[in-house]
Amino acid sequence: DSNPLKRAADKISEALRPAAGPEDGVPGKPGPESPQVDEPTSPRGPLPPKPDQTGPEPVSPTGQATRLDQARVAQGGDRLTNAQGTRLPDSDHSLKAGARGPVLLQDHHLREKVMHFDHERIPERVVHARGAAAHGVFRGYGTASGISRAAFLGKDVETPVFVRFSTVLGSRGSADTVRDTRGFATKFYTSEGVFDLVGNNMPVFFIQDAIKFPDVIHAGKPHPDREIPQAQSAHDTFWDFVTLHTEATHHTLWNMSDRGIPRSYRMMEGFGVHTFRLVDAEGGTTLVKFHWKPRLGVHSLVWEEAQLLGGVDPDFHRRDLADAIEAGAYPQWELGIQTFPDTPEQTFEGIDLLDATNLVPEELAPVQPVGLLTLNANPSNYFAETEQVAFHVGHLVPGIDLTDDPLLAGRLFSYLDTQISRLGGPNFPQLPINRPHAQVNDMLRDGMHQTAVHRGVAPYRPNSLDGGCPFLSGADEGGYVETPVRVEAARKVREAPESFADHFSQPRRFWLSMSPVEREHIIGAYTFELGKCYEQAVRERALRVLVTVDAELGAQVAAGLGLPVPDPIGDVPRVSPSPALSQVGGDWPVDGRVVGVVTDGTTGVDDVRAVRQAVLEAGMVPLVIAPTGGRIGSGENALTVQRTYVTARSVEFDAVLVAGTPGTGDDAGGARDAKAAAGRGGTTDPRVGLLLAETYRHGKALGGWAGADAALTAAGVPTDAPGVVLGPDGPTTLRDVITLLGTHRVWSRFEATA
Ligand code: HDE
Repeated sequence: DSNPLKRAADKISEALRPAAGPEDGVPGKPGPESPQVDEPTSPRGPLPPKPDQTGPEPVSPTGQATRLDQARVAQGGDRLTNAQGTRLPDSDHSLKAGARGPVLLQDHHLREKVMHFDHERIPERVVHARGAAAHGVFRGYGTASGISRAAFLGKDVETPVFVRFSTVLGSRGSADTVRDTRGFATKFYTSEGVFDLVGNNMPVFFIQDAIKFPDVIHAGKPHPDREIPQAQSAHDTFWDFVTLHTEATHHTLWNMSDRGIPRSYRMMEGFGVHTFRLVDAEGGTTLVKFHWKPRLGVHSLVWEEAQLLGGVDPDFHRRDLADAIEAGAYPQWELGIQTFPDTPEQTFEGIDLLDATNLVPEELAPVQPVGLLTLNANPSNYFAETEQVAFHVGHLVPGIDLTDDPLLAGRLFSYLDTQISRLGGPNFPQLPINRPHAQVNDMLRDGMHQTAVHRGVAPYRPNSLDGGCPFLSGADEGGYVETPVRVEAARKVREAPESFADHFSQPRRFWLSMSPVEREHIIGAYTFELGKCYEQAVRERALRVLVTVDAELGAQVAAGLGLPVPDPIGDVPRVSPSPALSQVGGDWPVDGRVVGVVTDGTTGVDDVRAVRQAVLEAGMVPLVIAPTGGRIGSGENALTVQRTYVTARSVEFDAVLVAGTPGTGDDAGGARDAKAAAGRGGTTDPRVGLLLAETYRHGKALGGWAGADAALTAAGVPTDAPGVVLGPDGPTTLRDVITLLGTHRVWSRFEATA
């Protein structure tokens, strides 16, 4: 390897590799053979790398170690030191005048340790504070090379990426599964500099002009007096704003649809939202909208699952992403573009391309795949990577240019500004996660947290003192040259164009494109959210908006709220549906789906083992649920229990298999509750009953064998219902359950129970 930094990094990792790790047990902790309970006082060999650091590293196209690798070895050795590298004999006791005496002011270690702790937090993002991220690789198909000169879109060009997913409204510690838009921000470390595609999982936005962004966010955030509710749009100020600004109707409808509660970050679409301009090698331009299409399809939770998860596992999406990557089920998306001729009007089939409340139906402009994104490594430090990553819509590379969308213009200011208060100064591009992999040679100097040691005396140009360096590059040498778009002479005005005035055709198209069950969910979501508002005027105004979108939608929500149906705001627009907007239908890969296997812990262990193996072979995650923890079965064939009746909850499974008659035997953990259940007329452990009933209610696949029908029946699950499979044994039953999982939910059952 010719790269000296990579060689140095390799040497250090080699030196850090343990001679021999403990066979069975926690890495770095004494193995079971060691009786020692005291803290080790001398090193037993360096800690082995954590599992998430041993996965495949994203590698730049030239094969060089990433900047992040170099930063990861900045701290090393096995001795505790202070920040200056001086070794320390004790980190648990302050320096005192006698063991019971006063702490001495001269304790410089205490002072440094506590000072640093006091400053560990930085301001959270003003929006999108709650997030999870992963490293990966983007491989261009070359299909866009005819319309964009961007090198990373070239055929088989591999570019390291870092992707951060997020919710919008909640604070850093809020729950993952709230009803909200999700951020989908991608940093491409291309050979021509960093390109950030800072998108969302919905193709439209609440407002058309960035000047309203502080307003819509103030309305969505918790009320300023009591700071509640957290991470929710179900409150008066949000609905007050979005009904007074009817341009928000379309995005609000997306939020109230199943898109607002994704099953997983791995199962969301992503959208650039704005119209961008691609530029080819000759300077020719094409308008485009960016789409990310998940290989696993677009899937959602149902509202009750989302609510339960908020308490049972507030980290559900974060955990799901990290677990899938660690298990090797690397999530993938295809990047696609819709293309439109770059005409002076910037409209397509009558749709204004500069209005970010509009989407262009895929039936009118198909999404053409241009590359593949694979996420293949988890961050090794949340703060250094996920928290400190700084995206900016102005991070562009040659071949990708902007349009005059007024929402985009405001973002170009906002993203730089916000990094300064969040990351403490203008040098945030030097943080390891933000550093370009392309060579940087700027004339930016000094400032807070400057880590570069610049050489030369002439950070200006032209100069005659540094040999004229740095030199400029035209388009033919990779320079970023703005498209010379003609700007018509006009008067300065604070106005929106006439074409921004239609706020209802697009929401109506979305509504008409939904399947019956998706419409039911939307009606349920509005009824819930408006039911949480206190102000009658807000609810009534929201109903007027809804009847304008669709009479049935308005009527159903009005009925749920117990309010009269108002008149629409104007004529209900005539539009045709776009079937591509519905998420119901299709057959999708089941990678990383979670299958719970409930057992009584004593009978049918061989079947449980076989089914567990079959789940793994299908690329899914099996979780064995038994009355108590520990292992079931005996000897070599014993199986580890991952969930007990106490810790299992239906919401973490995509399907549940019932091995035999769980909870009805005289097992240790279940017996007491089974008796209690028997006292109430049932025979199944109530916790198993709840698990099965919820799984059924949420439209998920259920399978069972060897007498499982008794447990299902006791849980109120009709064994002849759609999506309930009773088979002769585990593996056979699983085959049918996998088929059901391919469609995500058992929709027919769901409609019946909705
Ligand atoms: Fe953002 N947005 N935004 N936004 N946005 C931020 O930047 C802003 C908008 C999006 O994972 C902030 O670094 C304005 C649309 C994502 O780090 C801030 C406007 C879309 C993320 C900001 C918008 C987005 C942000 C806060 C109206 C989809 C998270 C922290 C013009 C296309 C990125 C930060 C991450 C973050 C401003 C509208 C997506 C304040 C002014 C439209 C995914 O700069």
